Amino acid sequence: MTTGTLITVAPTGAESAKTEVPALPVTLDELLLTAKECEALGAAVIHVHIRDDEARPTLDLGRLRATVAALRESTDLIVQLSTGGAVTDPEADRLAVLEAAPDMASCTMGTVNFGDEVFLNRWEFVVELHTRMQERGIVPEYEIFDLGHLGALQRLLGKYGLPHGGHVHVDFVMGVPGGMPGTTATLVAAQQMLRDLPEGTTFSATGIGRTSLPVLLAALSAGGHLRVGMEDTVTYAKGRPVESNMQLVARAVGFAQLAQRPPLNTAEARVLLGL
Ligand code: KMH
Ligand code: ZN
Repeated sequence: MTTGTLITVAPTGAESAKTEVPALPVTLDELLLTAKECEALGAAVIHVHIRDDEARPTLDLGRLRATVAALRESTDLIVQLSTGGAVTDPEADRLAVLEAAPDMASCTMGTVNFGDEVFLNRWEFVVELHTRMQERGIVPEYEIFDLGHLGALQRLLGKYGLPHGGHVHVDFVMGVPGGMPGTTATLVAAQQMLRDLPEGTTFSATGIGRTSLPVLLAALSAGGHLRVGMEDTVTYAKGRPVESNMQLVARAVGFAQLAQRPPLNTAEARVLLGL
């Protein structure tokens, strides 16, 4: 059964520089304002990367804790912390993100070339993330950068059991140079592979850069959910920089409504995700 659309906003990421993308929210105040406005537009989940005082990506635990608390106080959004961080972040720091006790956290299902870099996710590390989240009652979002990552997820769940809450939700991150392409054909292939995962597994999708719109449209028509935000694209249309995360969320909401799959509110999203 096709339901409404879960909309996740990923407002910041670890890759863009504030100097090059001034609209990127990097301070706590900027993040909170973005979060409130995106929630009002229809987002239900926020995927969070934070920055330090120089706007550099950081996994500082004190800041992460303060960010989770502030988001909970100002919004009803489901707070999902990134354990992916930046490609340079050590595994120990990425695991320690869970100490900030978010509602959800990302769990990338394997290593992938990431432009000119490598986003390293060793099997033992993935297992550690998954089992620590089970122990702490944190719901994972499994990040799928390539089709083989779905095979890894099948193996993970088979060996170590279902995530906290019992529901499996994956996010197809498409169009990363080195990962799966951001095309309809690839999205359909990825969706078909979900048949090997527990019944009821849901997916969202996001397309990096210029694959953002094709992936959004393919995901909506396939019954999937949406992730949008300046982590993934900073260009709204050819020659037009994104003005704000709200612009991207508003566009996603518009398409979801056109598809007669309106945005899920935060309470509905919690039910869907098993929170
Ligand atoms: N910044 C990328 C290296 C995640 O947040 O879990 C990893 C990433 C995935 O964005
Ligand atoms: Zn991320």
